[in-house]
Amino acid sequence: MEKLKFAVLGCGFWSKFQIGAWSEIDGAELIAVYNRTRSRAEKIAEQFKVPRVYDSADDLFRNEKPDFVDIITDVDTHAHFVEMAVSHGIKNIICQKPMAPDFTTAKRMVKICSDAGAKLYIHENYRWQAPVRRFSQIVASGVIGKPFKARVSFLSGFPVFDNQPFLKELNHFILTDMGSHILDVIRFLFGECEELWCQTKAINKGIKGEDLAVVMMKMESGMPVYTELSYASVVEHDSFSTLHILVEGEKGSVYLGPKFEIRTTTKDGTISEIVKFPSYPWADPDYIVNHESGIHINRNILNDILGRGRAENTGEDNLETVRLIWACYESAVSGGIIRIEEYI
Ligand code: 89Y
Repeated sequence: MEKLKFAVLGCGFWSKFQIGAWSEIDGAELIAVYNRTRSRAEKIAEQFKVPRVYDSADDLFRNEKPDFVDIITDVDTHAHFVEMAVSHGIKNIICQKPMAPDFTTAKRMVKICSDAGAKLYIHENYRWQAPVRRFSQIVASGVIGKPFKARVSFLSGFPVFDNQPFLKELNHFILTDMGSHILDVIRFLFGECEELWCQTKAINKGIKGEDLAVVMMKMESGMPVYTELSYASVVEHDSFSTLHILVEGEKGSVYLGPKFEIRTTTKDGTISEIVKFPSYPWADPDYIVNHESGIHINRNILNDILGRGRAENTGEDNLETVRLIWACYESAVSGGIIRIEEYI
């Protein structure tokens, strides 16, 4: 089978996991990497045997003409590189989450791609985590009946700033960084949100943005969903780097808890299963469930590019997650409830 040729822009901390995930998939060949600081690109190229290295993204596009590009640079530069890819005629563009540093820029990115007839995909991987997929299957099986309430928790004290120091500098931190994942998983599991209320706080010292957010949502189905996100938590069961989710239905409940265990309770009792998934030499053990999920989202996007299926994580779809993030910030500032259809 002929492979699609792709390029990666950005060779920072996250790139080795994303490229590692690509290396598990047939059908895509990494032909070039770009990084502003060339030595970082050279290091990644050596690790993954990538033939060509650039410190100018323009030169890369001009010389390589890839079938698609995977943008893994800092969030502030996403729009710039998406526009550049479009201007070079690239028709398939993948961009790391969060899509943009604000809602207006995200809307502009989606429009630029759609006007140019280019497909934009957002690498938003949490909904592809093995435990989240299994959880969703159990809920959809009907074993607990119709869900009427859910709680989604990410409570962590993981030293996230050690690997990604730039997160300390973000004026908007946990809702953009982890809210992208959690609000997207909530949409994946429970559909669209009708209204929400949010409170944020900064607990850790020496960071610019918030590291705690609690959000109360009313979904379009009428179902209440409560979510809590924290990087300031000292708790017995740290959620890093997945989520703990409890959903209650008319006939029972399902809980995705510590160590990837899913406990399904009905009037007949509780059944437990541990969700298993492979590990890979390129993945970081602290993030293993997260890194493994990159393979599934990449495959889903590749199939869409090849016309063999529909991608879940399109730019347009992800715009709805971005809308929720910024609706949360607005609520946190105003103290009010935000109706999503009015937040445009
Ligand atoms: O986005 C988050 C993730 O998926 O792992 C790294 C991260 O930025 C930490 O919060």
